[in-house]
Amino acid sequence: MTTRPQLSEPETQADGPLGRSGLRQLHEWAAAHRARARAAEIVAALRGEGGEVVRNPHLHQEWAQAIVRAPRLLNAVQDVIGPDVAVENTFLVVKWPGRDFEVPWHQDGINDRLELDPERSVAAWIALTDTDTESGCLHVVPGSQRTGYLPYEAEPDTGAARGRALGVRVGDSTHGVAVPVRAGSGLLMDTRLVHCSHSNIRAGARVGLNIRYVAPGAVSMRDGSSPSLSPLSGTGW
Ligand SMILES: O=C(O)CCC(=O)C(=O)O
Repeated sequence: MTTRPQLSEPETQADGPLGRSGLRQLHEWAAAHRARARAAEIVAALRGEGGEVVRNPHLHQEWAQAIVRAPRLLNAVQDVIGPDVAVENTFLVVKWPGRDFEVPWHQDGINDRLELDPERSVAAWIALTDTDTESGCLHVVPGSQRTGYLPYEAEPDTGAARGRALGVRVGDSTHGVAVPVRAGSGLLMDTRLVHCSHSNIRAGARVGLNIRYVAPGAVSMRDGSSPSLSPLSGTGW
């Protein structure tokens, strides 16, 4: 069971670049049949090992490089954070049918390594398969970005590489809103928006790609180092 968030913290921060909800639908960054075909290839490649997570596929896989640059996606991102855009991180999640894989409540813009300026960054969640409540679509808490970044739990070094335990400690009474997304579409989220996903109980694999896009100066590394970024547009790098 995933803990339900109770955002008792006062809303002290501005709406942010995506407005009051902290969320924007992104329609058809690719045709649905193309996204499903790509998902089928990814699933075929990962099926043998049963892999659930691929970290930073944009660094070494052509399909991910193409997705992060997809014109409709990039235009939507530029509309939010301006013309100079780089990728800070990508994270592919495959939810195999019937396998327990809950991604706990978390915010994308903060972790042990870094903190993202929510005015200069945006998270995209990209559906490569159709996702609904049964297949493990995202659940979000609209407006939760206004509480700012919350205390979070460090990701344990289990070796399982599932990217779990990104969880904020948010209590247990408020239910998030399920956001079904068709293959080839997606969501843009404020990097402070609280979200999670449940296990997939449908017959087919659910495939989604999380992308953190940043504008110049958005990333503060905890150790003071320079962030490792993949610039896509603009000259501010
Ligand atoms: O794909 C999922 O189910 C959740 C991914 C996610 O929330 C993330 O990578 O931040």
